[in-house]
Amino acid sequence: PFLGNVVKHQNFITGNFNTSFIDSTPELFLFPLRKDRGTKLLNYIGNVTVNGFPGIEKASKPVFTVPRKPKIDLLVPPTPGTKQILTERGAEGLVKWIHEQQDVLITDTTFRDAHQSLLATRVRSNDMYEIAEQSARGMHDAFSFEMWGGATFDVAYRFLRENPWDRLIKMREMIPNVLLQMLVRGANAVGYKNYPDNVIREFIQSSAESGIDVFRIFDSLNWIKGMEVAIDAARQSGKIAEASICYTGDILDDNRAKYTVSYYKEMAKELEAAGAHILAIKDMAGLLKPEAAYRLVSELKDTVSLPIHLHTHDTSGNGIYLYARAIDAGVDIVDTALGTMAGLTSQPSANSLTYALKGAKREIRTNIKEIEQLSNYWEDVRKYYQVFESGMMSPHTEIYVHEMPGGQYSNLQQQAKAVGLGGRFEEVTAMYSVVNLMFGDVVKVTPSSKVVGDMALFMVQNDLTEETVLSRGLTIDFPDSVIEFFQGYIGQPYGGFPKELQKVILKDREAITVRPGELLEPVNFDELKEELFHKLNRPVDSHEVLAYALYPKVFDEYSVMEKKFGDVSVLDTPTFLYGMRLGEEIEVEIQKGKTLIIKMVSISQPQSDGNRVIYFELNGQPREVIIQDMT
Ligand code: 3PY
Ligand code: ZN
Repeated sequence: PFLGNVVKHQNFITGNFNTSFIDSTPELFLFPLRKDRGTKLLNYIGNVTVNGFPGIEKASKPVFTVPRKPKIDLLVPPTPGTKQILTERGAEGLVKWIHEQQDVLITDTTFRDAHQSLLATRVRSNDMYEIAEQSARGMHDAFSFEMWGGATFDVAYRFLRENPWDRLIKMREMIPNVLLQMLVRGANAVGYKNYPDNVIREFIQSSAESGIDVFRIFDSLNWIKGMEVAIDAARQSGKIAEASICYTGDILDDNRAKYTVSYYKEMAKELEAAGAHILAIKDMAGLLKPEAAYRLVSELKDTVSLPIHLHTHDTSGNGIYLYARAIDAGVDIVDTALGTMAGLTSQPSANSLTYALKGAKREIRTNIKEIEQLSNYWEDVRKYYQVFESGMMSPHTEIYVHEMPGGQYSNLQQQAKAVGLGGRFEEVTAMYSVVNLMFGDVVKVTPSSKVVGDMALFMVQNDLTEETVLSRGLTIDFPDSVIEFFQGYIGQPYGGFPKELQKVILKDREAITVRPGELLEPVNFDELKEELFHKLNRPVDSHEVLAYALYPKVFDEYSVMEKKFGDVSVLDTPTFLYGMRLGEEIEVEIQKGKTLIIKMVSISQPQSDGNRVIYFELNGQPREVIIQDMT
């Protein structure tokens, strides 16, 4: 936004103005408010110290060790990598280059799926910035860093109170040599519902301009129509469209006849025809067994001429073995996480896989010494987030039965607790597979997985069975997400909806069979910008308008917090989650070269109105803030 002098405005300089100038450029008359960033941060710290962090039990601040960092000279520029190949040779050139590689390439998911699956997506940008430049050097030979999309967008605004666009832009600056990759839920973008086509296009274009190179695009029902707009938008932006097959069922099990090798081969051909540069096999729950991986990759290699990029979750404990078999079959790229952020519901470990394939015909392209050091950093940082760990302690082979995606398990556990079913979680997971079959054996990944989870919870909570749903369903109000699913609002499942159940759930509501994006009115971004400008009473940028279009309520709440506390992403994570100890001193770099030194001196007892006074020193000067004690 233009925040300068009127006489410097482009319209003024070119003489292109009239009396409507004042109306059309309100931002010129809104002078930046004097911001006292220090006071706002003290308010935040005071508030968390007294009242705790929302959603986690209040606790005194643990003492953490300073995370170990690799000894890498940051003055030496990072070795050029895949980013330079894309820039110099374009998308087709990059694809050709992938085909020419003998080694196996990796995508490191530590910055996205690993913490989405292990730590409820809570890893903050600050902890990423601390290791980004070292990662660019230590993993210069990676195919990509998956570092955006999926749940990170929503969670950044909703729980971390930070701007996900800033994360992308800064990580791009710090990682200039390796491709940055994101996960896009097709027509659901980074949300849980279908958006109008122009929102999808604008979002992808904007993400590309802000630093994303590889768009992994999937549809939660494997419905190609739900992916076409996103694939086209990624291609239009000059970046890589990586289209995904979501793997479900078991191709080795003759009793699961719906999702066969031929089904996946057909889908791969359609994705190639739709313009994919790379084909991803997205095994979001970790259901792909090693021999199935060998067979699937071999047959897909014979079917399409695209490089194949395999994604799995290590929940069953079979991840390394399945990658080894996929590598035998010629897979080009696999998704791994750094060792200390790997395993269980996360991706298999890059470190383990590197060792496992030493001396094999195709080795993993990594520098083991450097990834071990990068892993050490994450081992220390992971401790900050201990409260968000799922509690899963060992591999779970039940995944092959309930088929729940890596990121859903702990989430559904929380949802179950919230409705008083914490003690009946096993019934919920068993019901999850019953619901899957009732729905016709559907692909389960965000958001279709959420619909199955919502129905499973609802049935356990109301003591319903498949039979009673059908016999008494016309008198039952089902959850909104389930109704919308059966209306076709997140797309069409392969094989269609089970008709009898659909009738019971929808009653007299209509269902659609076309793409929801064809029916949704395009969003008018100018109007939305105007609305947001009036709401926030300050200039807004296009990233904020997009965030508002995707998540209006979440963005509203974020804006209120941002106004009150300023940019809290600059705080270190222990302080962000726990506040400060009496007598503790911290340093906060609020912008490059501008550091605040904050010391917490004392906290008063609550006064008659429930307020406490907290005395700080800010750069040596005494400061006090008043915090309402809500505990
Ligand atoms: C997401 O959509 O966030 C996923 O990670 C799906 O697997
Ligand atoms: Zn995943």
